[in-house]
Amino acid sequence: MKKLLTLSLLTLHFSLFLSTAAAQINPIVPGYHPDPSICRVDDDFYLVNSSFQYFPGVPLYHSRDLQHWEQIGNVLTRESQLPLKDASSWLGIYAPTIRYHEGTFYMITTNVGHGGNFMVTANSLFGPWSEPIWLQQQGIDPSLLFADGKCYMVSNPDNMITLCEIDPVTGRQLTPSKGIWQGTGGRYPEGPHIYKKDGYYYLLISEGGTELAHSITMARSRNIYGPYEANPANPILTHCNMKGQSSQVQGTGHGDLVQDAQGQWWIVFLAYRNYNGSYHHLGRETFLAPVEWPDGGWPVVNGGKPVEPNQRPPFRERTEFDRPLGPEWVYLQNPDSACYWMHKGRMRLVGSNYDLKANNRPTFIGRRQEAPEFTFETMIAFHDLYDGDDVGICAYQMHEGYAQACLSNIRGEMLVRLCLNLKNVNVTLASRNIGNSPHLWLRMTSDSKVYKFYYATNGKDYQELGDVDCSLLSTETVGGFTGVTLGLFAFNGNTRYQSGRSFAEFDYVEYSEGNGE
Ligand code: 6LW
Repeated sequence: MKKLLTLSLLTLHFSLFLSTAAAQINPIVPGYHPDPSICRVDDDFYLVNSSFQYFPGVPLYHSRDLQHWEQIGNVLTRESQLPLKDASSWLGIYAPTIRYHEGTFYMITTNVGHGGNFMVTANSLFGPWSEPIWLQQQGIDPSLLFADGKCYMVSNPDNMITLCEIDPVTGRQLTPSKGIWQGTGGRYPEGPHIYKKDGYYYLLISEGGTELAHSITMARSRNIYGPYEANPANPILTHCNMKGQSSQVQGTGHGDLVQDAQGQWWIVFLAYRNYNGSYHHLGRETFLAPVEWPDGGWPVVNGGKPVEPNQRPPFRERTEFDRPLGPEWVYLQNPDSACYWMHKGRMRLVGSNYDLKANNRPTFIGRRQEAPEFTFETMIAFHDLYDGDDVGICAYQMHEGYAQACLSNIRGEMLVRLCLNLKNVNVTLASRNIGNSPHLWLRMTSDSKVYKFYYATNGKDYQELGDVDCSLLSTETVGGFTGVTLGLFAFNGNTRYQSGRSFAEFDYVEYSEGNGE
């Protein structure tokens, strides 16, 4: 992958930011990056997110200033760590927690549908990460606290934040599970983390569900097993109030606290940005806010003010398929390696017998849409397609909601088509015959309101194929826990043939954010 312009993302001055205790870019990790968890080791911060049905899983980011983040990998990179058969946007990997203790990194999470809670460990963030260490205590959103010479685990079985001690090497549960707090009455008490500070154990949780009523509350106790007293000023973060009601940023919740080397506290949390009214299609994103946390007192997030968005600067990156894919590229479920073939600067995608709506490990590689305004472009350099086959690009929210612009062989005619698939509505919005043109350029753009799809047969005279309203691919319309990814796909649609018969070679992908920069 060649980065043409990473702009100021990597070049801004770090020290300035840390001394001003304000978030200058928000979201800090845009696009579908929910349930953030963070830890610091000396001057380095590491952050992980949920990944649901995508493989590899649990994207891992690094920063030195909390503001500019670079993806340095994914934690779960082997099928043995991350079985995803039949996983949808509602299943797979939920909220991970990352912690560092005495030379070892721990990532603990839940694979919903494939075994529940587990952790993996590594001596280096670059891996290798261990095989899963399975855990007995149920519930989602497990977290770890290393304190008092012990390893505590919290999660939320039966809507109760529940604590036990575990052996951090074997995962064996050492004490009975004990319910310690249920929150302040909001639904879905979840996302717990415990911090030890000033002689207290502070328990941070989310309540209200991950939509509009999402909020972060706190309780504390001098004994880790309780009883816990609730913060009288709860919630410490929500936009579900009058102060937050007119913000574009909604659904604030699911956070994790970290202290920088200068002693300033911060919180990373998820929220989404609304577009076109009350719709969001970019998924739940990772935001940052400063926290004042006086000795012996309760933390106050962002001075009690709502958190406002500030999009990162435009940039452009180009993938030439002449080296291993960067960590931003993901597959749907566990990929069939026979369907992906990088050769001489091209990515050959071999059609699977399952289209994107079948949710059965389709041939697909994609990357998150991380800005409302973007351009995504590719060129199909060579193809071998038969009646019923489709290859092309897609804006994919989940298997029940995506749009695709594709080259299709329909009874021997080569067509470029725009198709929209929403639950049980599957429509072709446009169809043009491209004759026997050997090459096809496909492009999609968005201005935050609509996705527009274009094609060209000579690389320059792009013609518009059609558009799709962004709200149709929003979480409100189609559901799921993820956000839109932008991808390449190949489908072998002729049921008389096995997958492996048809293919297309993609020459490059160019992705840029901002107004067509
Ligand atoms: C996650 C839970 C949540 O496990 O949504 O918003 C669930 N918070 O804590 C899936 O992301």
